Amino acid sequence: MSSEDTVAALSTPPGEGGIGIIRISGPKSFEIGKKLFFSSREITNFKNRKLYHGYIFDRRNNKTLDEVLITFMKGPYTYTCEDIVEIHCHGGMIPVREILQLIFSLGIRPSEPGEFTKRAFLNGRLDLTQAEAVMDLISTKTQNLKDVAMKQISGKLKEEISHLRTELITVLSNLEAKIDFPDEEIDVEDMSSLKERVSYIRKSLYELIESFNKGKIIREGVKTVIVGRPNVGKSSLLNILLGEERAIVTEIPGTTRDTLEEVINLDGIPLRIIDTAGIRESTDKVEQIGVKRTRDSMEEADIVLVVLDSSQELKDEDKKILNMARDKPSLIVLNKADLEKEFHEGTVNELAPDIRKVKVSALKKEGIDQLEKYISELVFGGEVMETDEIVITNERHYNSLKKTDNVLASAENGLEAYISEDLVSVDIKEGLEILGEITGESAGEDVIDEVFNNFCIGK
Ligand SMILES: Nc1nc2c(ncn2[C@@H]2O[C@H](COP(=O)(O)OP(=O)(O)OP(=O)(O)O)[C@@H](O)[C@H]2O)c(=O)[nH]1
Ligand SMILES: [Mg+2]
Repeated sequence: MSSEDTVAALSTPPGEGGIGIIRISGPKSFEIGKKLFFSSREITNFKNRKLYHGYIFDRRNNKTLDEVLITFMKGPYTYTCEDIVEIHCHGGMIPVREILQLIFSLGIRPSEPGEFTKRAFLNGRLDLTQAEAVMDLISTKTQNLKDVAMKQISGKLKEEISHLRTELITVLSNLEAKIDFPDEEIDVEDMSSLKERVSYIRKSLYELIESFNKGKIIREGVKTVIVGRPNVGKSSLLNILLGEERAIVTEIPGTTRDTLEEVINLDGIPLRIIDTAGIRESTDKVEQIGVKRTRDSMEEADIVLVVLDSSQELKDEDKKILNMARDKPSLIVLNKADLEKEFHEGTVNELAPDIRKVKVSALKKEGIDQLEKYISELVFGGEVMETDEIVITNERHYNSLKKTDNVLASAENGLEAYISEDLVSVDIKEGLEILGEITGESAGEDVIDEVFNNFCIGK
């Protein structure tokens, strides 16, 4: 890709819409825009960023393609830092396609996925973390990821990484001064003070790395598996949490034969709720497979909701299920609280003393707020998402931070043991390099391509 190229794409979603916006970016964009646009008024000189009304005209067959608004935006103060023309046409498939075909017939290339943002990156307007946040902002379905993405677009992560790199450069220049002038009385920091600096950097790295637990939840959601004996009300619970009759509910035990997944938004966290087949010994082949799937999804679960029917005695199967859920963060849902209680709460407390219990009635929709509150607390350990902390939500960033921390651990040990400055400086340089991959300062073409390949066309 070279910025000698001029590229074009539809930047709004394809389909029917009030308007469709076609963007052209690159050195030939103004020339092309002027060629295909016919203004409704006489214009001698297009002003920067002003909207003009007129028509797109195809000279090849003297056909007016659409009535549009057009704007000319002079680089470098544009999204890509290049000259950009935007055509606001009618948002139907046909007008958009006709105009794009006309543009391509004039020697303009269709843009690749994410190419406008890639140009913004290559032209230095965004770093990689900001570009990735643009993609998150477009694709996210939850408020929390959107908030994190907005922070990242504003450059918070970029600044933090750049601050850590500056610190590393200070350490490195001190080490190099020692290497270059070993015998001279020069004003450099001693090894223990350099170690302090590295410790401080590692502390900041640690906080970023730790935040990924939260970030992963924000991005991928929490896999929440509902398990229990047949007929205890698992599907009823899913329906209540979802707010619609998604799963089939009947009084027949063994109604749910296969796992079923739906996503709800709980306090900005995507909760991927999975309803499962009730666990019991069964000779029915379909049910056996369903039960196996239940066990499998339990293994992959982030949290488990064990549903018990409080209108019945606790059965051996309940105990088995409670046992299975032991290793996972879980909650015990005492369902059917609207009925007469048969059930020994004391036994449940004995069996699972550390697991929180919540009484609900899926039928009467009671206790559901409390259940949601407990789920939310289980997910974030009672912590509230702070609005101005940096949260790492991207696996690529996480991996690079971990790698940086590894080499800095080695540097820290080296400084502690007073080993040669040369060896420590190798680690520091490597740390600098890996941190630079996050922002793109030292990222290879493969990393950059990987990032932008995930983008949609037109952004
Ligand atoms: N009284 C009362 N009945 C309930 C409650 N929750 C569910 N039920 C009833 O219990 C029966 C079983 O409910 P389901 O939601 O199908 O139970 P399940 O755990 O999904 O059952 P399987 O899919 O067979 O494993 C249905 O008749 C529900 O109406 C409740 O809170 N109170
Ligand atoms: Mg069911």
